[in-house]
Amino acid sequence: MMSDERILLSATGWDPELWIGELERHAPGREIVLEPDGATDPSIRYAVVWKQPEGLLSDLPNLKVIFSLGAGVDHIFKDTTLPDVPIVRIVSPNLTARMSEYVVWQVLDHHRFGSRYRSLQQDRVWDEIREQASADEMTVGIMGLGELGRDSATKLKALGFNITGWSRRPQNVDGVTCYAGSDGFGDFLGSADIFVVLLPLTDATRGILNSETFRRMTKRGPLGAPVLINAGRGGLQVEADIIAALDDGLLSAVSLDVFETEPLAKESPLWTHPKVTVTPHAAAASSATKLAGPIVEQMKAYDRGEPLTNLVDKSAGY
Ligand code: NDP
Ligand code: OXD
Repeated sequence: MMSDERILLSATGWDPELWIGELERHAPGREIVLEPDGATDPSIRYAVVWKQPEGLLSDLPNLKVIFSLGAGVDHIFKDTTLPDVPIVRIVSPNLTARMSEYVVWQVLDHHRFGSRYRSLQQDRVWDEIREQASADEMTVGIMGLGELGRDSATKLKALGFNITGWSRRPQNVDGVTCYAGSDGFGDFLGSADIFVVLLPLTDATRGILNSETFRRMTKRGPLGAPVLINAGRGGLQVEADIIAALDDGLLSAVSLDVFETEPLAKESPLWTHPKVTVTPHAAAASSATKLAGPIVEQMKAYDRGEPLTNLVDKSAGY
């Protein structure tokens, strides 16, 4: 390993000192350079980024690989001046497990009328809902059967839920009724009571959670109207359409972890809507202590001539 090699870090919205400390701990011979420093530094071969400023990576003469600090990479592709080098994203059992916790938490909260009981408690009202469907009477439809979607499917299946899923290409997931592509979208939307969205934000998925989609979702089921849970990206959803769908009864409730604009504006009606649960992009944050190590291991493996893993398909955008 060359001791004068540097790693460029851009960690917008994170505590950069935490990431610097963890990267240094795992890569003791390499200096970590925090942007805006280092933008033309020939000793930088690797960049670790979250929402890097436009142009940050374009003038690094020896940049070999870009590492996303998260599982999603839409934040990287916003930069129109990206150099043509491989992009590696986070795939980690730690992150996956925490996302599945969020998904199971939200699915169970809707399934078990959590919001209604919290509101009854506020008013000191003892009012049991007698008709509680069991999990095997419910179907959860997972939009995005990737690393995260498949794990959520397995864990929800273990609780007894019926599971359907939708992906770009046909997939085969044990115990899941799978649909794919635009041909399978209509049948998928008709298949479930609770929709969990774990899609990446790409040109093909932007705005997919809109009025037309909500109209095509099934209206049957124990909850009366479908529930939407989006932990993918805010750009997938049209927030005005979500509010209209809640008010018109097309959706019965939503849980949103991601938003068109983050942080969510104080004046957004989503904060106070009685059928909306808001979390601040907190479903599965990238943990520096858990993820810096695997990122540096990939750098070391690449230096040894081994292939990169968890590569992004640039033509698909995820
Ligand atoms: P993957 O790349 O492993 O999976 C993506 C899935 O989406 C795949 O099944 C893929 O289909 C499907 N997909 C992509 N494009 C389309 C399309 N046009 N139509 C139908 N299906 C499509 O990603 P992950 O599971 O690791 O992560 C998913 C997303 O979750 C991330 O991109 C990120 O935005 C978000 N995320 C959010 C977090 C949070 O805290 N809220 C934390 C981490 C991630 P196919 O199987 O055919 O490739
Ligand atoms: C991610 C995220 O993409 O935290 O990892 O949103």
